[in-house]
Amino acid sequence: MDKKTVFSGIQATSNQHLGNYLGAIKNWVEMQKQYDNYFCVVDLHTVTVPQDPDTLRANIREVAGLLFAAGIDEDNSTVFIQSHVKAHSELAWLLNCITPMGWLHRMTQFKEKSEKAKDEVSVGLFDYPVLQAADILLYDTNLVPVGEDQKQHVELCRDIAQRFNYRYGEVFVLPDAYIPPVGGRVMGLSNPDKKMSKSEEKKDDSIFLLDAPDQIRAKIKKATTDSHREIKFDEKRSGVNNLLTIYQLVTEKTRDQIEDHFAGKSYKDLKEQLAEAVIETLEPLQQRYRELTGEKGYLEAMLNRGAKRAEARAETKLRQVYEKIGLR
Ligand code: ATP
Ligand code: LTN
Repeated sequence: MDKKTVFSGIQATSNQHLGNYLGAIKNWVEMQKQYDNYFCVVDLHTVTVPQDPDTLRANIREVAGLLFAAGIDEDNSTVFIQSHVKAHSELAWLLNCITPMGWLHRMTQFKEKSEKAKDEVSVGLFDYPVLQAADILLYDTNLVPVGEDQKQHVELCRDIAQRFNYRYGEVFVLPDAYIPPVGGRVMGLSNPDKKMSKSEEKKDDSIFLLDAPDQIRAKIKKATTDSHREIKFDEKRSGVNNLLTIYQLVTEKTRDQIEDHFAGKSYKDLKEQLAEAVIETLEPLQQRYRELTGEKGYLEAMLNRGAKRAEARAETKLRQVYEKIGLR
C-alpha cells in the first residue's frame, strides 16, 4: 500500500527553540517511517520580514543542519530549501488569483505580526498563508504536522484547495493538520501565558536548541512558577504546568508517574531535574549538528539531492494546474 504524504515547513531563522522541537521537529522524526515525507526550510517565507543577507544564508544552513541532527534521514524523508524549487513561487501566484483577500484578513498570525510593523508590513507577509498553501498542495499532502499556531493556516489551505477543485476539477488533495496531543503549544519560561517564541525580546523565555548546558540551567532556574507548593499538572498554574509538560515530553513518562515522582519535592528539585533532562535530550542533537556542519559540502550535497527529489514531484503537479487553468 502506498504511504501517505507528510509535508511540513520551518522558517530559516536562528534560535530554533524547544517549542519548535517538541511541537514539530520531534514528531517529524518519530513519524517519518510511516509516511512519505517532505520537510522544507521555508526561506521564501522568512523574507516576508526584513533579513540581513549573510545572516539569512547562515540561518538557512543552520536550520537544515538541525533537521538532520534531530534525526530526519534521507532514506525516509526529503529535506530541501523552498527557494530551490521554483514551483512553490509559481503555484503561490496561481493560488493568489483565486484566494479572496477577506480570507487572509482573518488570519490571526498576520494580525499579530503586522501590529508591530504597521504601514511597513510587506505584501508578502499578508500573502504568507497562500505560499504556505502552495507548499502543501504541490505534494498531494495528506498530513501537515505543526504546532497549534499553524492550525488556521492549514485550514485556509484546505479552503483554497477546495475552491480550486470546485472551479477547475479535482487537482488537489485536501490536507489535515496534525497537532500533537501534548506539546502543540509550549509556553515561554518567563511568560508562561504566551507561546515560546524566537521573536520574543526576552531571550530567557526560550531554550534554544544550540544553548549550552549552563545556559539551559540558568534559564530554567529563572522560570516563572507560583506561590503554591504542590507539583501537579494544572492548566490554571501555567508556569508549573508548562515545566511539567516539557518534562513529560523530554522524559516520555506519564503524567501520573511524574506527579508521583515529584510528590513532596520542591520547585527547585523540579527545575534542576528538568534542566538535566532537557540537556540530555539536546546533547546528542548538538553533537550531530557539530559533526555534520563541520564537514564541508556534506549538508549541501544532501540538500541538493532533496531539491531534485522535491522538484520532480512538484513539477508534475504544477503542470496539471497550468493545464486546468488554461495556461497550457
Ligand atoms: P516562532 O514563533 O518561534 O518564531 P514560528 O512558528 O514563527 O516560530 P517556525 O520556526 O517556522 O516559526 O515554526 C516551526 C514549527 O514549530 C511550526 O510547526 C510551529 O507551529 C511550531 N512551533 C512554534 N512555536 C511553538 C511552540 N511554542 N510550541 C509548539 N510548537 C511551536
Ligand atoms: N508557517 C509555518 C511554516 C510553514 C509551513 C509550511 C508549515 C511554511 N510552509 C507548510 C507547514 C506546511 C510556521 O511554522 N511558521
